[in-house]
Amino acid sequence: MARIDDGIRRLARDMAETMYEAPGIGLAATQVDVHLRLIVVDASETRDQLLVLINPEIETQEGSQKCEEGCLSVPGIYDRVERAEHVVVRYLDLDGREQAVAASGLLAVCLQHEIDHLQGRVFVEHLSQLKQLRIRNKLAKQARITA
Ligand code: K1U
Ligand code: ZN
Repeated sequence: MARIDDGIRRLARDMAETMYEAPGIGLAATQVDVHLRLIVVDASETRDQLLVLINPEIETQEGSQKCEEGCLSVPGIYDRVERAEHVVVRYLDLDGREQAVAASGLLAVCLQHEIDHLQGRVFVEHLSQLKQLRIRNKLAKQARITA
């Protein structure tokens, strides 16, 4: 069993608070400028099924689905992304125990989105070059307006 220190527990708690307040269904440590492989997710309707995943790795993926995504790091941009329909993700929990979660639907999408963040990828990189160009132009325009 791995030892998880109190700093990691505090980080996970703060990230969960940020995610619920946003509101969002997931958050990766890299989004709050912490370069650790840690994500929090809660894709439940009741907002009471928090998962904290340390060192998450996709073990298996099957099928495909297209789901609308947004991103707290790319505000105002939403689009449909094709991802695996079912995934099994292995991770360590806050007690340092190895766990696995089998997910489908929105939870599977959210896990893939957050694990992408840990690799420095954002969902728009799954879109066509043309869509990415349009998004870049839109963000540049927004930046000019707010400057
Ligand atoms: O990682 C992030 O940027 C958070 C992002 C995660 C995500 C959204 C949609 C599909 C996959 C992953 C968000 O949570 S954006 C906000 C959002 O989609 C939402 C907020 C409240 C309720 C339901 C959805
Ligand atoms: Zn995101």
